[in-house]
Amino acid sequence: MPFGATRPLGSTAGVWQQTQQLVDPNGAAFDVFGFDMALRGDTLFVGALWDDVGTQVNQGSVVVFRRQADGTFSFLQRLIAPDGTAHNEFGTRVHAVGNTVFCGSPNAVVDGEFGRGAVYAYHRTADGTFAFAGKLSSIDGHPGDGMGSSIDDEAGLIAVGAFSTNVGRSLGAGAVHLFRRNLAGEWLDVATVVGDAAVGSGVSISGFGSSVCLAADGLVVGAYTSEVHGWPSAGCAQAFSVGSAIDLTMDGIIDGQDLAALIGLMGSTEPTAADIDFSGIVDGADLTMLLGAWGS
Ligand SMILES: [Ca+2]
Ligand SMILES: [Ca+2]
Ligand SMILES: [Ca+2]
Repeated sequence: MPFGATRPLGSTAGVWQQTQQLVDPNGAAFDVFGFDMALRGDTLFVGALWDDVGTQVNQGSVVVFRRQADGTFSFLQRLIAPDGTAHNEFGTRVHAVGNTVFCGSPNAVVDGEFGRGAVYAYHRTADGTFAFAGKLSSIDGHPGDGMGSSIDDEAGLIAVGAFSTNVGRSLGAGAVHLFRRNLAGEWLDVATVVGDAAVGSGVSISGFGSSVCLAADGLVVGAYTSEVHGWPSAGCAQAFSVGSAIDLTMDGIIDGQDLAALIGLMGSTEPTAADIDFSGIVDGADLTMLLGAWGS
């Protein structure tokens, strides 16, 4: 069906009916609950980036709702960064995949530096609630990078925008960091991608990483404040090829060593690279993804 087309929805013939209105059960003025959200299976995650946490103004939180048997959502829990501070704006971006949710916090503190930004991962535990599972932060970041401005994933790889990063003498040009886990479960910042405006293209990159889309072999990055032919903030998007996170041993090829590593962790619920689809367990689905990339 083409974009813009409509079709009847059963007996309601195209009429969408509201079934529920969700608010933050502990909401307050200027929480901006709903700025971003993610829905995965029966679980809804809603960012409230200016939520005050205790006395920490605008630290931000993500409210989790679980869909009940009758189809309605009910409050499950609130996700808060374990090391959060005022004005972190946790929940600016919310991205869910498998049984994991990633929460962007563009003003998070990293190595004592406010505003480098980070992404906090939480995974679903046996009782159905979500528990903190790691903080993704850049290895070469600076205050004000704003990492966490966008998030996407593909086959074990996580792309995170840092849209205020200074690149050389270009203030606020922006960057995208690519993260993956190793077999020990550690999050690694494996690559930094920056905008590359061709000479003579008339483009001056700015805000690169304001949005990001990741596919199996490619990355597309929005740079919404880029100047184009002298037009301020006309904006642009740039496409790149990317490597694979299915190479579990990180030696440049997907071969028998990767297969052996995955089989050795089969059934494991530890968060490692072998859980390629972030489902929370290493199983046949991960094996299928590995074999699908065999030899690459
Ligand atoms: Ca607030
Ligand atoms: Ca390998
Ligand atoms: Ca899995």
